[in-house]
Amino acid sequence: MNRSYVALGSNLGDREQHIDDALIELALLAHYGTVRCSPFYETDPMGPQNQPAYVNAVCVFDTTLDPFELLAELQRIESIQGRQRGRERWSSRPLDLDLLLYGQRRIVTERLTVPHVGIAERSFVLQPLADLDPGLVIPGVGAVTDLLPRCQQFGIRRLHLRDEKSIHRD
Ligand code: A4P
Ligand code: MG
Repeated sequence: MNRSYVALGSNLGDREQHIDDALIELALLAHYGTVRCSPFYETDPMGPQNQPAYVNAVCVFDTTLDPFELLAELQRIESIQGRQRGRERWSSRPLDLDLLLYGQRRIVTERLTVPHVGIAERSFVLQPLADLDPGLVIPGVGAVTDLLPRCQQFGIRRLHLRDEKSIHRD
């Protein structure tokens, strides 16, 4: 069993609905169907500025899938929610799912890098990670609470209608 942290992002269409739908799909992959999600944040775009603001969150769950199987599942969930691959890097998308952490594993391959390459630099990833798990240490990188004040600060605003929740599926 491996504890996986997945970043969720959306900046097209009903952004919060896309993330809610993805959480249900992720719950189907999770051991006991339990996914714990951070609060949702509205965040200024990293990359091209002529795109709408994102909604970002991070979730955590235990899985028996290996990391490559999990990546394939994340890409399948992105594609059922209308993500077109092969577009400009960092451009608008209805759903982006990134595998941030997979247990204590460090993986560097062409298809998959874990911890995720951007993890230490993005406030819209570190803040929800710290919300979920304030004591989290990123293997080979450091503690989230140390990284957060030093990372690039994209404007992030906590969305008040959402709060921490778990999804349980039988
Ligand atoms: N890949 C390698 N490692 C991983 C991993 N740990 N998780 C490979 C997921 N994928 C991984 O990803 C490109 C390739 O990365 C995949 O084929 C996979 O094999 P992609 O999702 O197709 O491309 P992308 O998302 O456009 O590019 P990239 O570099 O992954 O972008 P990011 O880092 O996902 O950033 N601004 C705000 N405020 N909030 C955001 O969430 N997101 C992005 C996209 C841009 N600006 C943003 C946000
Ligand atoms: Mg991505």
